[in-house]
Amino acid sequence: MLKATAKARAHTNIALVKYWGKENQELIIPMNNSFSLTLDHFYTDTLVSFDESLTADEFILNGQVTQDQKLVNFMNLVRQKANLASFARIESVNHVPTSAGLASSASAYAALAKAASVAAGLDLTNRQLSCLARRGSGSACRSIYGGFVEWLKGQDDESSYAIPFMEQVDWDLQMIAVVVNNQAKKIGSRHGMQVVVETSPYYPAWVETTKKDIAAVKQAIIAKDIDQLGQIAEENAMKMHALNLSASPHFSYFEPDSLRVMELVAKLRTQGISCYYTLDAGPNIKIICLKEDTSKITHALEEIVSKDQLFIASPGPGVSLLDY
Ligand code: 2P0
Repeated sequence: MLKATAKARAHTNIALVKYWGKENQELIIPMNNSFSLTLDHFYTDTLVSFDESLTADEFILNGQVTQDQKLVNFMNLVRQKANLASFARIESVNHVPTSAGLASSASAYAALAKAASVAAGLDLTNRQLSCLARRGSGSACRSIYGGFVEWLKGQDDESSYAIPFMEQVDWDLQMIAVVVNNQAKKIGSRHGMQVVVETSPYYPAWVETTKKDIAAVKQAIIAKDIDQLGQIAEENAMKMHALNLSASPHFSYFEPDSLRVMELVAKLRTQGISCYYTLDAGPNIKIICLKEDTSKITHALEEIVSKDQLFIASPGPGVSLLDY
């Protein structure tokens, strides 16, 4: 009886130049390259066991039995690649604090891609693994690698994958996640980005400027220039959110506290502290800064939010196999 098991860990990543729109929705081929930083502290551990005695896949997420069609579709893809018929038991634990308001689909599908492919007997290269993770959730393809990572958009299933830009980050950068609302987002990113692609008159300008932004971010990293890095990341995030405001129907992820935190970050900059914000498909703010400034910034933030709404992370590693 086949019983092949593997366990893997993958960390979340935050995009400094965002992925916001698909060229191919089924294969999850994006419209533009994107660029991210993988974080420590926030990760997903996933154990996959193929078992011929099962009559369907079983998913246990954070100790709860769960039904999820996206996960079933993903496991079907793994079975097809491995020429395997048996179902699997998948036990996944998110070490992304549930109250942190950080996306967990990137770490979830990166960990699942690694654990499921190894358990199925597939011996994938990191590039193939990145392609596989992408099919679960686009941003997951970047979590295969640690540190700074670029997702090359490509044009088909084999050519759209992430590559490491700098896996070992020898720079004391930190990211402060400020949770202003930990409820599920009103407009899921999959739907939101598609509305934008189809209706925003500014979309071609977005695609064009991401190329320039990625080149500038790379230069800033090599020069260890926090102000250039932060400014590009902040402006790129604002361009993404401007697309949402220009879509039909228009929408926004900003909440009053998001704007308050953004204003505070801008004020801290006038006081000589290098800090910059980015927002994803939700109201929570991630602040990029140097470690030496983190405590000054969190202290100032406590005027608006409480300590338990703040989560601090540093650059983190890529996907890895764990003992089980
Ligand atoms: C990113 N986001 O680059 C962007 C910025 C959110 C805002 O990738 O449809 O969950 O599964 O490919 O990866 C979130 O979208 O979307 C995301 P799918 P995903 O991080």
